Amino acid sequence: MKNTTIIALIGILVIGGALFLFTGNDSSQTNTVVGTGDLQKITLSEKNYNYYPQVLKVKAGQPVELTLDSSVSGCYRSFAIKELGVVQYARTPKDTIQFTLPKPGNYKFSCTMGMGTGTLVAE
Ligand SMILES: [Cu+2]
Repeated sequence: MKNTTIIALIGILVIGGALFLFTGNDSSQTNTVVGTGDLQKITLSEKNYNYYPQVLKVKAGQPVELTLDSSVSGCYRSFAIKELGVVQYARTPKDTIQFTLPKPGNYKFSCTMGMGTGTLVAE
């Protein structure tokens, strides 16, 4: 009796863990904002020849600090938000790109050549 209870508990833990990982992956479709105070820190990667995630949710009127991790290569390291006149080359993952989205809405971002694209959604 005790053994079956333990096995059942382990089963529940394994299934729970799998579900947790699965939903964790789901939520990574959009960005994770890590920040203290008003600064919104976002890390962008490259996947399948495009930026990942492709939708970045941030707050309007508050500064964003973007970094491109080591998966981002070539011209993808040259980041642009044309609407705001933001064009910046982040040579290494330590280089930061800072901007503020002035008001709620959608802002397109891309590499300066327009190959990799995505959307910043300001709320
Ligand atoms: Cu490009």
